[in-house]
Amino acid sequence: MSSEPLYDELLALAVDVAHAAGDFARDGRETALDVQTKTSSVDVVTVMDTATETLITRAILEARPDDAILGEEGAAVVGTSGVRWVVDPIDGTVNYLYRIPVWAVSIAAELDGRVVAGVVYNPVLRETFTATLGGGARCNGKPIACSTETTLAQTLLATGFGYDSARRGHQGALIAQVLPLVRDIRRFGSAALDLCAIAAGRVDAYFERGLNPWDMAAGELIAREAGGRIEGLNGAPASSELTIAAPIGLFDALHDLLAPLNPAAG
Ligand code: LIP
Repeated sequence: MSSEPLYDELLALAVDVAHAAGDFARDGRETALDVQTKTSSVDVVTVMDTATETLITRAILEARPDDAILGEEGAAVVGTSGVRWVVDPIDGTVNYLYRIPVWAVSIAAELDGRVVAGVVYNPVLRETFTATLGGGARCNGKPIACSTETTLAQTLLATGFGYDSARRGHQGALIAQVLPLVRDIRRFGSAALDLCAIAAGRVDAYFERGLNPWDMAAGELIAREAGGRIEGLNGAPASSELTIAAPIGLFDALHDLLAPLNPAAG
């Protein structure tokens, strides 16, 4: 538990809603899968993404009618309470489409612009990652921590690729230069779960260009509370330009490897 009762209260609501939404999306996968495209022909949204976001929005507003909501599939509710929810109903939609069990519901609660509670729920593996600001990170209620790796050559590095073809070309060329210098690369397909993988020490580090607030809001808090350092280039906050996440003792080495490779281009 964190020292702030409000953070715990927001987390409890986030977890309840994430569980209901994730179970709904998992159980509805086989019956309702109308697929449409968004920013490119490979950036998909299913009818379940939108239905799940609607479920989340309704449940949050029922419990806290004065809060604001920002959602991947278009939710944009203005509030007056100082709390804003940042929601990705299905992070890893391509995995969801292909029945790869690596997708999650991600819900973060911001208080006056700062994320104070977050949950990432994988309904297929039944894993619930949670954190509150200052309260530590957990998976299914048990405390988790980032790896203690400090050496790039031993680093298992996760990353992700954008939906735009030109950007992917640049990302592919960059990764070709990084791969010989690390233990290996993983591309799981859900940024929220990548950040939770850092938090649980399942990978040592992660970087990606092009993340949206809903991809990273909850996972960033979870990874930070597990002992990670999450930033962009040269001390900038993590953003859609670039997100680098690594244990504190590994961050600088990874940052300095990536920086000259122009990771925020393309
Ligand atoms: C996706 C991510 C994925 C990333 C994609 C995209 P979606 O989110 O989580 O790992 O590489 O660029 O942002 O579209 O499945 O919610």
